[in-house]
Amino acid sequence: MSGALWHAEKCGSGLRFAPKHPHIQGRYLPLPPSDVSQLSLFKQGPLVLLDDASGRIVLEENVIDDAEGAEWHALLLDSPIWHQQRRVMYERELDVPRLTSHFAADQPDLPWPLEAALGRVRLRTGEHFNSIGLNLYRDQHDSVAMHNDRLGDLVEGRPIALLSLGATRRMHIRNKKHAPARRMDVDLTAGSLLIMSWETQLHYDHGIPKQTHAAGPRISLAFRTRKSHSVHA
Ligand SMILES: O=C(O)CCC(=O)C(=O)O
Repeated sequence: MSGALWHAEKCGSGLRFAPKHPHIQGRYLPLPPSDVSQLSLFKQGPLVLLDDASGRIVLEENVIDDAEGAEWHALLLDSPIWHQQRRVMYERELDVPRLTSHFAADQPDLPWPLEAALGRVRLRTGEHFNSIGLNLYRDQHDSVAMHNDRLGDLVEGRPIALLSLGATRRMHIRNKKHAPARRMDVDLTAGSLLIMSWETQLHYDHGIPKQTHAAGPRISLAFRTRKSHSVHA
């Protein structure tokens, strides 16, 4: 992709940015006109979705090639690593609507695809990361509610990187009440890496909603730097 990411038009007191990138949908950023040129400078390569005092979010697609990603996805899908967690909601204990798993990066029994993915993400980001959280969205009915990562568990200043394998799912990113009004819907394609700075977790929530149209399984690998990186973190 080349050229500007956004087409800007006036909307009420702000500007509506219609994204030119096919995987980024309808966002509304009430920014002053001076920010327009900044947003239109982005060229080929990583897409900078946010970069200001409230944090930085960057999406890079195709960080692993299709064949390799498909192999990692198939191996992880078939492996006996997945757990069904239960949560109490509305005074009832319910299944969490996805399967999860977790590994410390230095675990001796780290499954091979995770070792390979960790190496790739470390190289790409320059971040060491000591924790890998996994989510398996079995189909369109699985989801994760809007949330921010628990900052108390994370080393301050270290980003979170999400590597996607399998089906494309849409992520919603929304400002919290006090933060500048921003909404982004980002399609996380197989092989894409979304990097959110630590600060974004103070100002934005993110989530993967259920969807009405059919979706195959998607696995996300969440690389984090935790204060304590035990297997159970
Ligand atoms: O599946 C994703 O990409 C998001 C995962 C997520 O939000 C989390 O693990 O906290």
